[in-house]
Amino acid sequence: MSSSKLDRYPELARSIERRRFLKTALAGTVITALGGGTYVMAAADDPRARAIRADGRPRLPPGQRIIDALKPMGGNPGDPSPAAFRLRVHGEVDNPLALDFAALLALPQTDQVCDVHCVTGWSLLDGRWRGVQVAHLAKLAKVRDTARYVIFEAAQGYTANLRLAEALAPNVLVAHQHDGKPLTRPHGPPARSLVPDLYFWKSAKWLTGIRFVTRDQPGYWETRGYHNHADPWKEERYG
Ligand SMILES: Nc1nc2c(c(=O)[nH]1)N[C@H]1C(S)=C(S)[C@@H](COP(=O)(O)O)O[C@H]1N2
Ligand SMILES: [Mo]
Repeated sequence: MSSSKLDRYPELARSIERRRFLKTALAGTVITALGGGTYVMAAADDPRARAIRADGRPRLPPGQRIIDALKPMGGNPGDPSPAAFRLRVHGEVDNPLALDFAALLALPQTDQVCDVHCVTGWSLLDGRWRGVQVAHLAKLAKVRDTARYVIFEAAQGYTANLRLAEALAPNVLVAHQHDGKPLTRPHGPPARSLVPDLYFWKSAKWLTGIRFVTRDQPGYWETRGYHNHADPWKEERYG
């Protein structure tokens, strides 16, 4: 990988540096990583790494390694207080919504255990998440037939784009709890999108809106060199 490419993708540069450092350490050892944060490497022989999913794909996408806790990846934070929360569901809909936090909690809740995959090479398996299905919000907002894509809108202008069909998958949530607790500060409280089957940058923290659109609009990372679609099993990392 050329250094100019690494300049364009600072997250990637950091992960390669980290990998170089970790190579010298044994799996299963507690490690203080470069730049702070302590975490435990999952054992290299974790059987989950060789499991096959119900959809026939390997549990661990190519080029990923298992870590044992959600890793804070930064971003420009929004207001974490539930009192300030508003979620707009808008765009190509007949019934636009503006939900406060109580309204979000009053909707049917989905609890799921799922894996997430960060483009920098880590995967967190078996995270427990609670939230409301985007498909349910789409139904309430009466999405029009003309809608083809979904834009997740977040604090300070962060956006992430998805194909409508993928956003309506039953495991795509507006999530407000992780492992039985409200989202902690670095992870986008009070609510974020959760798209388990695409790279984790599609899971917008500090979520403020879900906009249904007819034409695709590449988002924050998608306009900065990341792949527009982001399928971890096809290693759609960079565009
Ligand atoms: N609002 C917002 N959401 C965001 C980001 C961001 O910068 N801002 N970064 C994305 C990226 S690149 C990743 S890898 C994940 C990281 O989530 P985590 O910090 O909870 O691990 O959040 C995604 N959601
Ligand atoms: Mo990321």
